[in-house]
Amino acid sequence: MTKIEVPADHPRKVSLDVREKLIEGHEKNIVATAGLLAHGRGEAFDYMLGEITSTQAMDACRAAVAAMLLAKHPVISVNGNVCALVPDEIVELSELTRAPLEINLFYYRPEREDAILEALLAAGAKEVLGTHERPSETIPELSSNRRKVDSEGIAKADLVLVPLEDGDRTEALKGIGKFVITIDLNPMSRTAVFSDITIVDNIVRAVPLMVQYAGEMKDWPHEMLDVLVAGFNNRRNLSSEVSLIKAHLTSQIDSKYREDEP
Ligand code: PTJ
Repeated sequence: MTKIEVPADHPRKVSLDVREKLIEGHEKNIVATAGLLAHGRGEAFDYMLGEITSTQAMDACRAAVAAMLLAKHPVISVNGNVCALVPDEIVELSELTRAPLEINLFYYRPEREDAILEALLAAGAKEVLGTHERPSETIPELSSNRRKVDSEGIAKADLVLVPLEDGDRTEALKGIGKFVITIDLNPMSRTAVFSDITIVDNIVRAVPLMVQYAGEMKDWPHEMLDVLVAGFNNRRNLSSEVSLIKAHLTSQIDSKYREDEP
């Protein structure tokens, strides 16, 4: 399929360019077909949030990076959508926070794993965990394909960043005592609610911001990082994101009616 060139002046250029990345990733076996549907759900929430990074999301990014820098064995879980949308940035975040990348797929197929591995190596990753020849363990609390985890990665991690995750796995990771960070545009998803820190933002904006913060914070003393993590409250974070959605939708309706008034 030929790639669509979205005109520079198209009002929805950014969003359409992101879609193209997903479509291309799907053609290369990186993205699962269901990953296209998951992205559509994300787009709907992004639209309701005004397609910007809120100050709450910025605070969540800072707390997340602080927690990653404080962790003994942080790990970043990579699925098809993550790899298609932010390959370079996720590798950069992994290096800055010393958190290895682990491929972990819901819709597992060996050719998808190979395609994701190839894309991450091309983006500069030196090592990628979770591939089929590596030693693995299972998360007994979980029945999906995602129960298989790398012995040197998620199995021994104290903190796992799981962007665009399904609720069962987040719950299972919490059940075995992991500190869980997610990036999820839906502040009401089970993943958003179960996680310790939820960044309610589009991954295409959140991960570059985390890279920026990690660069700034990586040499901070632990006490300063501790303050950021201890001061973060996920329940408050999620409820203010829901309030933002309500306020944004109300302002859209109000401005529409004003435009229509004679
Ligand atoms: O590559 P695989 O096989 O591991 O599969 C990956 C998907 C994403 C298909 C799988 O994890 C899945 O089905 O996820 P869910 O349960 O649909 O959850 C995805 C969540 O991510 C939803 O709450 C979406 O709103 C959210 N989301 C989608 N796109 C984005 C997003 N959040 C942030 N940024 C996005 N671009």
